[in-house]
Amino acid sequence: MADYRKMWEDLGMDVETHDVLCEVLPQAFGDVYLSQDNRPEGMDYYNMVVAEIHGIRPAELIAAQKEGKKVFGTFCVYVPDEIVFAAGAIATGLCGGSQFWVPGGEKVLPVNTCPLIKASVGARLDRTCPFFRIADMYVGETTCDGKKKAWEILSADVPVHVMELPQMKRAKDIKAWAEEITDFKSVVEDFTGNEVSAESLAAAVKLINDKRRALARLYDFRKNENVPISGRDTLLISQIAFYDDPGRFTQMTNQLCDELDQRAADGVSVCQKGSKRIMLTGTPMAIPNWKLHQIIETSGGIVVCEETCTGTRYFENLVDESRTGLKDQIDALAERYMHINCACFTPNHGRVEDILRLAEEYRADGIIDVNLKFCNLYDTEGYLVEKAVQEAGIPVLGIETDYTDSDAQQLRTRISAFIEMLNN
Ligand code: BJ8
Repeated sequence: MADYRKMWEDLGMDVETHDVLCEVLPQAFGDVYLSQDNRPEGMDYYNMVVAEIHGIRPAELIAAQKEGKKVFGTFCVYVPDEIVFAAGAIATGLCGGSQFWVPGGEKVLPVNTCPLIKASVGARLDRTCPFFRIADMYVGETTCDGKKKAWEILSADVPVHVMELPQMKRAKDIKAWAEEITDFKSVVEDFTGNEVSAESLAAAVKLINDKRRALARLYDFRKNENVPISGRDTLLISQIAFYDDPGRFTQMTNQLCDELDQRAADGVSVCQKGSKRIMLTGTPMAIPNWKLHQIIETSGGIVVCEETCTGTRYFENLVDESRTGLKDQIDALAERYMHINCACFTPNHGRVEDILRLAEEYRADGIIDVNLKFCNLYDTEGYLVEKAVQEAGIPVLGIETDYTDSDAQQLRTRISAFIEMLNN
């Protein structure tokens, strides 16, 4: 990585502790990613993004701030980035995916809080991630109890706006979400000093829809019998989608898809014949959480789909671009976002329907239902999910894990046995 020490110091980071993270990440990335055979050349861009993960994009965000732009940090796929970009600001994902940040979170949160929340709080309070330092305002949401309390703790250190997400999907809930988006628009306008107009919102909707279209195009290749890109690589691209410049991300992903078109035509496959097609469902995998994909893809499987917020929940369903006028445009945003099926909703039949549909579309041989330790929502919903999947005749394995490597061997044993069972 180029030398960004001065930038990190100026951000008030604990540079010495951060150095430890910078030392381990390249090794982990090399083991999981660079060890793969036959990767598409288009992955070079994403390799570079990871190699410079705390350098290039943070430097771009700081340069934008110097021009007067504000940066909003988000933690959930319900938060509409469109509003932020329409106000001439930048949205960036902030979810923590590394064990490195967890002990910092445990200083202020109960140990039995999910690692995603602990890592996110630790990254901010320990001052070891530039993105968490750069964001001018955090945007939280009322999805799960742990997050709700985390916003209160973080708000002592950084401005936080919390969006109240309804947890049912009746007409009045969709209306309430539209009102919440309208309030968010006012908050963003006040904070940036820029007005969101129908024109700027239309442009932002197109910008983010284009990103969704590129991700959908990428995922489609995984439906092929010969899978031209690994699950690991697709996961990495999805993770980068949360914080890269959206226009550039779309362009680079479409460029990669052009290469994959050729690979598909040539029947190129990144896995051995007979590899079992695994679909994942459950909690999100924030960067650099690559653990499960790595284990599956080195145990005779290939991950063909993720029904997660770092997978299909992030990009499926577009915002209707034909709506005009701010009121109708915001209604269109509310309708699109309320199509996401998070376990915080009750009932959440849509998620089960999505899983069964996706398993068919991606021709999954088996499903792994993954839960981040201490996520009560997905753990509890796992009962209904696994029951429905079993009734549909699809083999399913439920697992719970965290960001440590302490269970890696045990997971490998269980996942290998599951894949072996699919062979019989
Ligand atoms: S829409 S999954 S991104 S809330 S894993 S922090 S739920 S205890 S991340 Fe999520 Fe939005 Fe839902 Fe998606 Fe809480 Fe569970 Fe932790 Fe979670």
